[in-house]
Amino acid sequence: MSKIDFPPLKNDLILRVLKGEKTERAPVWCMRQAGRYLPEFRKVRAEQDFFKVCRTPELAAEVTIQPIRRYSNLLDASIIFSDILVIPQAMGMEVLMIPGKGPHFPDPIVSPSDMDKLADKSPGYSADTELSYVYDALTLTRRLLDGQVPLFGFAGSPWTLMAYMIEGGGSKTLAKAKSFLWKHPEASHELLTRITDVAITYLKGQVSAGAQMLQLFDSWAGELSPADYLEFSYPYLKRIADELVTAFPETPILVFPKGAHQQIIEKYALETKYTAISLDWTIDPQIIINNISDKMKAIGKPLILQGNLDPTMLFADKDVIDKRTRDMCISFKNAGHIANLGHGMMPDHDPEHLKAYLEAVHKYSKI
Ligand code: 1CP
Repeated sequence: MSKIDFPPLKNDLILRVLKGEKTERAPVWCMRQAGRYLPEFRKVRAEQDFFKVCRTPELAAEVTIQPIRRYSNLLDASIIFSDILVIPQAMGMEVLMIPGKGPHFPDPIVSPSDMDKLADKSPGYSADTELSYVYDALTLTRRLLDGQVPLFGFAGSPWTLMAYMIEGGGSKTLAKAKSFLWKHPEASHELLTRITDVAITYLKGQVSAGAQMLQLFDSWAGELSPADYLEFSYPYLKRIADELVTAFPETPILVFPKGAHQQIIEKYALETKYTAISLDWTIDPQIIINNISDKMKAIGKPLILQGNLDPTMLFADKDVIDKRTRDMCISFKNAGHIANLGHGMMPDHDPEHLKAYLEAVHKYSKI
């Protein structure tokens, strides 16, 4: 936990679920809840570059709090406004956010020798110094939130970040990143280890700065076969949880392995220190719950799952959203449940439809 003095917390619902407690209803928040679907966010972005917002604590705090303001009493958590790509930046890579296109690396990693250009092995390198602007944003946001809801810090998984560093941006197939794994397995493990080292320092720094929970985004988990996932992603994410829980045993840590096979999700629950697993919409929670509840009881760890409404469901009419949210709440029966979407909000979502989803969670998740 952070040693800084912060205002007392008024809504600890999500933290109680993460401790394995039964609660009056499921807490709810949404990945990418700060973003372009909100007119107030577009207004800030019209005047400021994406990474300028990330690097200016007042602006990052403002956009983090925007959804909390709009959906007051409906959201149970906030997530600091930043991006997973701040780690590659902190390792010395240039990353631009191209409007309408997304992230772009002008000088991606093409061959193992390009790893020599990364900054993390240079004398005097400090990930904490490179990323101190995120720590400042967290501390300011936590103060300005005034205890309304707890605040998430986050990072990308080593595998997902490596994929961006090699692809140079978004990709449909990850052909370059995966070819690198097959051609250069040793260099791949070295790169994954180096990203993991920076991520661990960064996540610890976020907790010290005021983050009350952490989430690891493994957005490209589903691009690897189960066997390759167990070689190139899982061990690094497992080590991150081991080290964070050792340093901060009170701080819950969640993992979102998007598209991961059922056996991987179960392994995270049974064999790692992750407090909760976030599911995308392709997973039926009841299958996981039926399969591992007893095993979880035997090891004395509560089964806590997050998710998982298909984000495109928010394009449906409000009565359909209501019904599908009810079905979703029921599908998490017999596990600890944090309601969320199965992936992030999209720029063309209607804020009123998100409201319908949040209200439906409040209505249907009462135990
Ligand atoms: O101009 C803009 O405003 C760009 C849109 C945007 C936003 C709002 C990007 C570009 N990043 C973000 C913020 C962001 N990104 C948050 C902030 C807080 C919140 O959730 O409210 C978080 C947690 C992320 C994490 C992130 N960035 C992920 C992991 C989650 C996921 O969606 O899978 C990934 C993969 C990224 C990379 C990224 N950043 C932005 C875009 C468009 C992308 C995806 C590009 C692609 O691969 O297609």
